[in-house]
Amino acid sequence: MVALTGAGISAESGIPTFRGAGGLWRSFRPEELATPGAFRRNPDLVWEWYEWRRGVIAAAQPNAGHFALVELERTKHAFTMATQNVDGLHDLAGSRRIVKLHGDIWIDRCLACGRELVREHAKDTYQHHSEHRCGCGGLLRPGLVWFGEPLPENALSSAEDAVRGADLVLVIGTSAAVYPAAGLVPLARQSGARVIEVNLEETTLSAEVDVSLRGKSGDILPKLIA
Ligand code: BJW
Repeated sequence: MVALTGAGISAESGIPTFRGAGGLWRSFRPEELATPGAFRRNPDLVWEWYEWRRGVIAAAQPNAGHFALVELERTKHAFTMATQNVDGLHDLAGSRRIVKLHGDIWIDRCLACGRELVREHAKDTYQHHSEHRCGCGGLLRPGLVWFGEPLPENALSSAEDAVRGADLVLVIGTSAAVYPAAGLVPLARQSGARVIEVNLEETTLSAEVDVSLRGKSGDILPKLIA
């Protein structure tokens, strides 16, 4: 069994999604904030946005949807969770084996020496741009995957292997608009898995999956898993 999660699973924790009503891309332009070019042009602006996001996430707690997936990991031997989320709420809920397709907002990576610094969820937000420097003097960047960047190779291949071998794939709270993560769903179907979608709204996947459950993941997942 595989679960592929997106921003919708954290919506009930108070973290804005990207697309749709109230989504981040309604108020902010991705090309000015979530690309390597944007960071080269204006690292201070990009860091300001990510520090604001860290602040929102730091105030959030995992919800019933995250906890239901912890239960699934505990009770199913062959279970893989792949997430597009960078917020760390799956970790905070207690999931241990998480394939992070788009990185982690709580990691800083040095552009000069490549060192990764793990920031502590909830505590370690900082406001001063001068602090976005590594011990070696290099500029730090957020350790997540921007548009135009490759996904971490191990994460993508683990997720692909898992869906190729899956009997059942749960696709939870994602618009499935961003590739290559969205390509995991057709790959699962071609490989013979059944697919259940859990989403508040209809998506481009809804007509293609075996079962499409409409509602909040925090309501549906605990019942589905029970
Ligand atoms: C609820 C709910 C509730 C609400 N309960 N549901 C093929 C075709 C076209 C384009 C491309 C392609 N292949 C690659 C591309 C380009 C690009 C791309 O996909 N663009 C598309 C937008 C067209 N992809 C890339 O650039 C990727 N890289 C790449 O392909 O590299 C190739 C390469 C190889 C070798 C060398 C160099 C390059 C990288 C993509 C990185 C995405 N990054 C972001 C930002 C991360 C950092 C950050 O957080 O700031 O990741 S974008 C953003 O979208 C974020 C998310 O992880 C991602 C997916 O969003 P998600 O999770 O689906 O959220 P939403 O908001 O879209 O949907 C929420 C859903 O929840 C909705 O459906 C709601 O209804 C639902 N919902 N409340 C249940 N309570």
